[in-house]
Amino acid sequence: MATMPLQPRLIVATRNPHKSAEIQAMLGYRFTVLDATHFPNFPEIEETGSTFLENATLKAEGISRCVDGWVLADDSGLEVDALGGAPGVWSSSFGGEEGNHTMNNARLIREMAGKTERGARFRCTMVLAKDGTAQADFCGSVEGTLTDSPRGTGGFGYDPLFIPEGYDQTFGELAAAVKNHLSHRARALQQAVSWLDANHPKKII
Ligand code: ITT
Repeated sequence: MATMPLQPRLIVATRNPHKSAEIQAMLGYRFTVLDATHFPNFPEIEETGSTFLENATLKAEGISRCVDGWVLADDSGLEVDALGGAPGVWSSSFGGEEGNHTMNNARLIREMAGKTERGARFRCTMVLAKDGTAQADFCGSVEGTLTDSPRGTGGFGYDPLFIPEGYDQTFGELAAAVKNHLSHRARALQQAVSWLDANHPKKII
């Protein structure tokens, strides 16, 4: 009887289960994704950087000091034109409480009330690290506009308020497969996987 080859594992330095679920869905059978929730001993990494790259590097290097193999970190957020690029790297605590998406969305709706300039983009920076050292970084972004009230229950975070360019539904309304095809995270991840394939074929485990 034929046996399935063992999938290489990719450790993703995130405690946000939505991010790791999206990354696993995008990678399909290529890799088994293990996020920080699988490793209770992983340290909490303080995100003290002021850019996506600095924070992704802190997370990737910090976790890769504690585990064998490649570690991928994702730092991401929403940049709003009418707010001068805010919340940006502070997206996850914009509403006053780290990781509280309801409060984040409520503050965004408040700050955007009455504004006609609605342009925004999601950005994602990914860093691949091994043995405590960052080896490569990749950026992805997706342009769009903001609605004035939430629409849809899909995705996470600001997704119910964000309509990607070329569509008339929010990421909260569109199928997950659509988001995973064109998102900031998808665009960064495609580059990260190509880099691993080109530079470290068959040495991922
Ligand atoms: P980790 O640091 O553990 O990875 P986190 O959620 O705190 O988890 P970030 O510091 O990168 O991650 O902050 C990302 C925030 O940006 C996230 O909490 C959302 O508010 C927002 N965000 C990022 N990607 C998003 C997406 O695909 N859809 C909606 N909101 C997103």
